[in-house]
Amino acid sequence: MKGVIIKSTGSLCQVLSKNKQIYSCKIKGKTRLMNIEFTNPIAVGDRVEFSFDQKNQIGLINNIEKRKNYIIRKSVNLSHKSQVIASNIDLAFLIVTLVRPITSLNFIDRFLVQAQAYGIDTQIIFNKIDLYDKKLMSEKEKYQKIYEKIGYKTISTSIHTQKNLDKIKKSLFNKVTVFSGHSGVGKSSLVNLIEPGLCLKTKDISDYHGQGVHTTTYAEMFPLSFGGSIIDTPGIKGLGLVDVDVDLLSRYFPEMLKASHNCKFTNCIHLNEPECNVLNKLKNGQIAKSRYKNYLSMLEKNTNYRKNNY
Ligand SMILES: Nc1nc2c(ncn2[C@@H]2O[C@H](COP(=O)(O)OP(=O)(O)O)[C@@H](O)[C@H]2O)c(=O)[nH]1
Ligand SMILES: [Mg+2]
Ligand SMILES: [Zn+2]
Repeated sequence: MKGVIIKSTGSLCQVLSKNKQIYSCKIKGKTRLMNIEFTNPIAVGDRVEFSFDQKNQIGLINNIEKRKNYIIRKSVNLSHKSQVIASNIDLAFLIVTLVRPITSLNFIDRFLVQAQAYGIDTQIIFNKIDLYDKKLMSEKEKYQKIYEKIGYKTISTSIHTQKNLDKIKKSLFNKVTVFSGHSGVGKSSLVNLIEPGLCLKTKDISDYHGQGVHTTTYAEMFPLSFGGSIIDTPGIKGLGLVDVDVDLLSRYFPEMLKASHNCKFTNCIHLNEPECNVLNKLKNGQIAKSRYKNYLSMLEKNTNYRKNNY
């Protein structure tokens, strides 16, 4: 039979079959070896072939289809192996809020770089707009303009007014979408609104105090009744880590990539090179200051990282 992994807790996983049944499965030894470079052989989103033992009510994964893409988490232990968090992702929903909690533009830009490097399309969802006063509303509109201009779709919403819920559903239709963003921005609340049958646990903001950064939680996939599915990755703020070369970083800023074709030097990293088109566009306001500032901060961090580690 064929199916998709909707939950994986190490040795046991749950597979949703084509006929919408859920099967508990184990992973065959041989299949384990196939993904030896990762700590986990199988991840949420993997498409698999499996057989089911009716008598013992347990399935066996026989084969994993090649992954279209995947997001990883670096292991903290000495093995230096990474853990695949989820695979075969069509879209990332980055849920952000300008209040309770504040999502910084730096966080947004770092996330977008990761998604770009993974080759995952991203939409930015501004949630909790019921809490925004005039000033925050105009700030939000300013941010929307910045990101829409680059080509990112943005949607404003609130679980209370349910504004643009139709737009959100339209975006999710027939896609595998990973929900990301800081704790407390309303990911679970939004999922519950989109698919009321799921009843995901939501938390009061006050509950988040004292929550460790390293809470181990597993990604989980939730099929949508109207077509598509959502992947929730609790405890993972971004999309996991990708190594990006300093020389390549600006390529993951779509507006800089576009502008760079008219830089004098093909290896221009847009710092202080002569006839740099990125710097020209920054000067005349066509590239947002905040984006360039965050580019510099990533560049610097990356350089330090390299200095310290190599
Ligand atoms: N005012 C307001 N509160 C919201 C909204 N969405 C979520 N919340 C609240 O924010 C808190 C955290 O939500 P939750 O869904 O658990 O966030 P998650 O950590 O991203 O899954 C809960 O108390 C929700 O009721 C919204 O649109 N407006
Ligand atoms: Mg949640
Ligand atoms: Zn340049």
